[in-house]
Parts: sequence; structure tokens; C-alpha cells
Amino acid sequence: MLRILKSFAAVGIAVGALTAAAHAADVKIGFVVKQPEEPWFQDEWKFADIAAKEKGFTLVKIGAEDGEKVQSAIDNLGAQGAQGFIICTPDVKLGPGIVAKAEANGLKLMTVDDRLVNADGSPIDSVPHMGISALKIGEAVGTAIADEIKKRGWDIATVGAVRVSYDQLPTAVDRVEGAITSLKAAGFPEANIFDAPQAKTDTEAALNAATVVLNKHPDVKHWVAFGLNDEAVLGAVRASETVGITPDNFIGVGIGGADSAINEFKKPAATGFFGTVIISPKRHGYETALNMYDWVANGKEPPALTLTAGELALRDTYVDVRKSLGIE
Ligand code: FCA
Repeated sequence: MLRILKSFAAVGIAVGALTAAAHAADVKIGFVVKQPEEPWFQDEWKFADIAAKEKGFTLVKIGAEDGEKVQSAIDNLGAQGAQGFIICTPDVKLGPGIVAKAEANGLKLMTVDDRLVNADGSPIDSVPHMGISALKIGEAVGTAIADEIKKRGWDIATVGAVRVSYDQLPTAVDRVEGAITSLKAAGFPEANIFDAPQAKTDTEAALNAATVVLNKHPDVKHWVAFGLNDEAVLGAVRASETVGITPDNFIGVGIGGADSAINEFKKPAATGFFGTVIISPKRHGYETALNMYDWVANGKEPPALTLTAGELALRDTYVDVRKSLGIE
């Protein structure tokens, strides 16, 4: 009898495995990002692709730079029989519209990086989200800058700071506010922090915004810069170069750690891009894709909110930090 039961169990497992495999091939998941040309998002896609290969589902990658493209991306996914998608939206205020569109197309919805908001600006907490611990990571940026100011022996009261800002995005506000908190705790005067609002979250927009600030304060000798990502800080670094500030007078610390930062670290001579807090495209790409797959295939809903950590890396440590995060 025991033997019969055992063989039944074996058949059961085999059949179970077969249905799971057949099911995986039917699963189609979208991964929509706001800036497909940005290395961070390419890395997210790369890691999501690994999850798709591992589990055997189809991953549909779509770039959607504005609201209209988001709408058509969702309709498109619905039309091709996808069951769910992950999105980093170009505008968090599209939140209610995205939720409605996903529902109309029968698609499960999860967000990554940028969390959708309601009309009143509060987060839409019914949509599972994975983002970075923005305040904490911002604080790490501020601490890294403050430590380096000390190391260089600058008088902190005379240093200028470029706050490259994108205040319509809550995670961006948290990141720069975190940096400011640490800087102020280290004695940085608030009056020396100058806002450089960028029109878009890319390097060019940050360069334009930072140039205005630097030109307005030609008397300031030492500068630091922070922003929501590496691109924002790289923009400030490029701006410093165009107005003739040398790297020994500039400390920029970004957030990200993808190719934008790495290419800068690989340059033969150090630039004003001093460091970056590396965040994990593996968690944000691979893990979100797996979460969505588990939801579609096994009915297991993703955690409502996951906030991931970051780790500071400099020119001479980034290789090791990336290795330790499993993203090398
Ligand atoms: C936002 C930024 C990206 C990246 C991501 C984690 O979407 O725009 O550059 O930092 O958060």
C-alpha cells in the first residue's frame, strides 16, 4: 500500500510539474519603463529577462516616456494576452489612470522605483510597489559628501551645494532631503544650498539647471552636488567643468551605480563625480518580475511595499560593491 501511495505521489508531482511548465509558457508579463535609454532601466530589464528565462515566461519590454505611450502600452499588453505588468511611470500622477487601464485590460499591476499617487498626492497603496529607501539612501549621499569635505579640509561654512531637484517626484524629494539632513547635521549652512530644478530626469536637463546655479555664485570656491540619480549629479559635474571648476573643488555623489556612474569611474583621471550609492537593479528587475510571475502563475500576491537598500561606492571600491550586490 505504501508503495502504491508513493507511486501515486510521484505521478502527482510529475503532473504538477508538467502543468506548471505548460502554464509558465502561457505567462506573459510586461515591464514598462519611463526612460529606456537610461542604464538603470536597461539593467532592470536585463535582470527581469533573467527571471523570464529561469521561469520560462515571456517578458515584454516597453519604453513609455509619456502618458499617451503608457496608455497604449497597457492596451497593447492587454491585446497580446499578457496577464500582468510592472511599471516605472513617467509621471506618478498618472496613477489613477494606470490603475483603471490595467483593470480594464484584466492585467495585474505592480510598480517599481516610482510609486503611483492619488489625485491628492498620497501613495496608491493598493498597488504592490518596490522602491528604494529614498530618505536613508539620500542620507548616505549627504554623509559621504560631508566626510569628503572634512577630508579635503574645506571650511564647511563656505561650501556651496547644488540640489539638483525634480520635486514632482516624491522619491526624488526624499532622496535630496535625506542628503540635506546629513549635510546640515555635519554643520553645512542651509543658506548655501541652491536649488537647481531639472525639467527632465536626465543629464542634459541637470547640466542646464546646475549651470544657472554655478554662474550665479562665481564667488564660491568649493562645491558639492546631489540629486535623485547619477544622471542628475553627472549633469552638475559637467556644468562645473564648463564653468572651470576643477575636480579637487567639486564633490558630486549620485544614486544608481549603473553604467552612467561606472563609465565615469573608468575615466583615467578622477572627475567631480566622487561617488555613488549603488542600488540594486537585480532586486528591482529580477525580483519584481519573479513577484509578478508568482502572482500570475500561483496566485501569490507580491508584498505591498518593499524598500531596498543602497551602498556607497567610490572610484576604487565600486567593483567590489557591485560584486557584493550580485550585479557584476
Ligand atoms: C527613479 C529614477 C531612476 C532610478 C530609480 C530607482 O525612477 O528616475 O534614475 O534612480 O528611481
